[in-house]
Amino acid sequence: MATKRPSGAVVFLLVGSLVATSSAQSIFEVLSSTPSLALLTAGISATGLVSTLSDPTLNVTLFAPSNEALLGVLTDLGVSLEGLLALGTSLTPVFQYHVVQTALNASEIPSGDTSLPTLAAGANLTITKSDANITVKSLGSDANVIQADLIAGGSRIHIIDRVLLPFFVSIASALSRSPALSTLLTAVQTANITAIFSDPLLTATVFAPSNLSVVLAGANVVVTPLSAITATVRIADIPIGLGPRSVVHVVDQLLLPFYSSVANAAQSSGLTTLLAVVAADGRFGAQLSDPKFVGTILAPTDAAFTALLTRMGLTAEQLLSDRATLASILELHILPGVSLKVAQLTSGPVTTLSAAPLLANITGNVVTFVAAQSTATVIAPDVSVNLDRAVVHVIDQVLCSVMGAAMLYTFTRV
Ligand SMILES: *[C@@H]1O[C@H](CO)[C@@H](O)[C@H](O)[C@H]1NC(C)=O
Ligand SMILES: *[C@@H]1O[C@H](CO)[C@@H](O)[C@H](O)[C@H]1NC(C)=O
Ligand SMILES: *[C@@H]1O[C@H](CO)[C@@H](O)[C@H](O)[C@H]1NC(C)=O
Ligand SMILES: *[C@@H]1O[C@H](CO)[C@@H](O)[C@H](O)[C@H]1NC(C)=O
Ligand SMILES: *[C@@H]1O[C@H](CO)[C@@H](O)[C@H](O)[C@H]1NC(C)=O
Ligand SMILES: *[C@@H]1O[C@H](CO)[C@@H](O)[C@H](O)[C@H]1NC(C)=O
Ligand SMILES: CC(=O)N[C@H]1CO[C@H](CO)[C@@H](O)[C@@H]1O
Repeated sequence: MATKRPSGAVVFLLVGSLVATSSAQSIFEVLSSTPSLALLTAGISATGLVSTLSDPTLNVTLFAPSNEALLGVLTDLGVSLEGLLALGTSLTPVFQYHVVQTALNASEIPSGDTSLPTLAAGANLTITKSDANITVKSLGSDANVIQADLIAGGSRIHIIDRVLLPFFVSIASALSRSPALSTLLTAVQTANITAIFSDPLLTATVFAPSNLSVVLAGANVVVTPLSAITATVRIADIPIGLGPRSVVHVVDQLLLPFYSSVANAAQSSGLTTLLAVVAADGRFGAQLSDPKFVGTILAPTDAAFTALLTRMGLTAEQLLSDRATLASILELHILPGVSLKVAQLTSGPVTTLSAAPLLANITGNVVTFVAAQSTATVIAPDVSVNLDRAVVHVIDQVLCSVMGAAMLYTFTRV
């Protein structure tokens, strides 16, 4: 009768179990022998954490995501298992975030909310015990303990049904999990762009729904408003995705994807001389800064004003101190009470604040305005202010109807 010899594998298993029963098991040993934690074991093996968790003298608490939890996070993050494991040591902070620095079995966890530091530097988990239930709240997810009190030496392992995330899975998740950002979430929902903000793979992408210029460049979310309102970052670096893939900065001003007033549009468009003229005249400043102002503004460029000064032989100071000339110029550039885009203009007389006539001349795509002393061509049409309440057309010449006092002075002086 032939003697059956145990195979190498059987010998190895026997030795393994003898070692395991002869001394305290490490966390990694318990994970390796628990089938429902096979994916977690694979995940930890892909990082540099195996040696830490193989120390049987460790006294910590591991919240251990089940296989189903790991599969669920793949969907949340939009990655494959292979893709996730290939991240290697960049996953280390995620798994460190599952380890609370003290050993707590379920009965030792206090009732209510307890914030506890993890092995991930500076990142706490909030453990909530309510009746018999224990939940773990991370930045990006909430998990329930589904099996408590596995023992690994001095450490405890509690199996949970979600992966704990030290980042938000998407911008939409950051908004919905941060009470301070609930208004923005509502705005995103109202604007019907939730799908874009929910995409976990959103990165290095530029998109402009109704020209809300949200530019996701590299790892940073840069919100570029059309208006010149300056916003200050109040909460910086809210991480989105692994890496993190994107970062959200919370700012203290609504970044408007449109100009809030004519003055705002003029300022953002570099029409500084026009603003100086409005300020020197003094009568229209408040209206042109008012978001509720309704009207159409023909806005000469700085170069147009320079050309006018040359034509008149005046300095800017002389023009700005001549109230009558300023008035005659400004009134001809303001079409009150109606916001007219270029497509809504017809050739013919245009009603302005001035008694002097102004004619629009639409020839193909070329729009000109003709006053007694000048002709100006629209070079930047349809600059919308506050959702089309007002509209600005930038023109290449200053429109003049009559010669103001300064001009008469100049001409009579010669
Ligand atoms: C874990 O706790 C035991 C018992 O309190 C202690 O002897 C041991 O030194 C602790 N291990 C570590 C790594 O602190
Ligand atoms: C909880 O831990 C304490 C101290 O290690 C131990 O006495 C107790 O039996 C543990 N309870 C459970 C349910 O594991
Ligand atoms: C983390 O938890 C510790 C202990 O409860 C607490 O002292 C600390 O303030 C918490 N840190 C954060 C950032 O919440
Ligand atoms: C405990 O958790 C289970 C499953 O997560 C849930 O159905 C149940 O309502 C919870 N009980 C309490 C008291 O919160
Ligand atoms: C919202 O956007 C989706 C596509 O992203 C579109 O199919 C749907 O009709 C939009 N709904 C509204 C109310 O605009
Ligand atoms: C209108 O513009 C066209 C082309 O610029 C020009 O030929 C025409 O003379 C202009 N009409 C008037 C009334 O100024
Ligand atoms: C005024 C402005 O910036 N308009 C832009 C809005 O976005 C579309 C599409 O990205 C551009 O084509 C427009 O020029």
